[in-house]
Amino acid sequence: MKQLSQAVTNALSRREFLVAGSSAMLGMLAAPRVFGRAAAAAAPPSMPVSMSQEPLPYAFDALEPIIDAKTMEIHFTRHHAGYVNNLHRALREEASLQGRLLEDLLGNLASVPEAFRTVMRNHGGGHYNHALFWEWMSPNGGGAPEGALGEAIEREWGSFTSFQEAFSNAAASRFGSGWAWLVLNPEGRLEIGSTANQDNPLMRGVADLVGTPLLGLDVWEHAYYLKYQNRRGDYVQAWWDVVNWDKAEALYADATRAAQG
Ligand code: MN3
Repeated sequence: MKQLSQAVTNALSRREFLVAGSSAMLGMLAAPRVFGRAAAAAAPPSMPVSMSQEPLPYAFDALEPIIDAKTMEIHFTRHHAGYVNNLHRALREEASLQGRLLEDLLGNLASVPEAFRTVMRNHGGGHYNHALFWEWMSPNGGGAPEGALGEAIEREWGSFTSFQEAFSNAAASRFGSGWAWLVLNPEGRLEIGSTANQDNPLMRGVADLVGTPLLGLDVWEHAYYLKYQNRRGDYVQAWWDVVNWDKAEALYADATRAAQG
């Protein structure tokens, strides 16, 4: 698996990155016919998510007491690692998936051979969502966003508190397993929503929300059940104190730059 991870990482050389960018632009031209909704500016992100499972950026117990060490360990080493293993198996078996950015594959699921589409949606999506989720939290997190993102949130929701309420409601009202999101939508505005299972807002034509993810919250029971049991609302409320706004601000800067071409 190490070898494959290295091979996949090596495949994302600068040349491959540019090739992936060109095919993303071709996909953009075809998108309105396929999906019936204007496509987001599909410029490749300057910070693409690696196909490999990167080390957790902090210790399992670093987010105690909000995220307990046992939940973090099982979540990272079993759940996330499981998605990565299944994604890598698909990459090994289907050559046409190799050398493409994860963002490109998830954003163009129709281009994935049908036999691999579900595994890409569930396990490619699972890997993408969790890779970012770890970065969306920090032992030094909490507070409110600053700079352009902070200003845009206040423009859209009137205040940071109103934004938090809307996001928490999206997290609470997603029935069953899924994610709550803050995205930059195809119209260039901030939007809150949620998706089912491991869907994410990159999945145009598939997910319940479309846009570039800026912040996401895992509301699967495996993310909170050991400590919070059925009290998802308490988990969501506590989570605000570990949110890494630096990451969301960087993604917002990247997404607005891409949207302006
Ligand atoms: Mn999870």
